[in-house]
This record gives sequence, structure tokens and C-alpha cells, in this order.
Amino acid sequence: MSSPRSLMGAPIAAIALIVAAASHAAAPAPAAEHAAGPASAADPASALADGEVRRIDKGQGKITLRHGPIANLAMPGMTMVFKVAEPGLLDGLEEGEKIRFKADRVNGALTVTAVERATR
Ligand SMILES: [Cu+2]
Repeated sequence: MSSPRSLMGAPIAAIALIVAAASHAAAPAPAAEHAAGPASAADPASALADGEVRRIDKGQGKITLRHGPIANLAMPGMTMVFKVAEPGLLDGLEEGEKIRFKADRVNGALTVTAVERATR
């Protein structure tokens, strides 16, 4: 244990110690990191894949996409059915429309978690 006691360094060191002590007491570091939330874990820009809507099934909450490579799932381009994380993601989409989307494995099912229209 060494304590910085010089007069010049004392004020800053003291403040730093107080802040460190206060935040330590208020919230343990691991809990604070978890609070950031799982949804924002991946870089959103790089997680978006290209897709074209082939079929929409609002009743089942499913969408068929012809998609390009999906980096975060290590999946090559193909046509396949995805679940959607929430029905509202299908609102306004039309078959044949080009989209950019984010997909993830949710409870073992490949699921579209975000959709945005491709801009041209
Ligand atoms: Cu696929």
C-alpha cells in the first residue's frame, strides 16, 4: 500500500480515490457491464445482411428471405425461412422488396431481429 502524499499530487489523487470508492460502493463493476444489455452487443452496421423478401407470413411470424452472407451466423447466401422477433417487423414489408436485416439465433431458432429497407 503506497499513498501519494505529496502536496502537488494530493488533490487529484484524493478526488480519484473518492470517485473510485463511491462507484465501487454503489455498483459492483460486473453488474454495471451487464446492464448495457444483450441487444447492443454486436456492432449493428456489420451485423446487417442483405436480403430480398420472398414471402411474408404474418400469422406465423415468419418471413422467407433470399439473403446474402450473414457474418454473425457464419451463413452463406441462400433462401430460407426466418422467424421474426416481433410481428411489427413485418409491417410495411412487401414481397419482392429489398431489405437489410439483422438475424440471430434466438432460443435455437434463426430469427430476424431488425429490418430496414434497402436504400437505393
Ligand atoms: Cu440462411
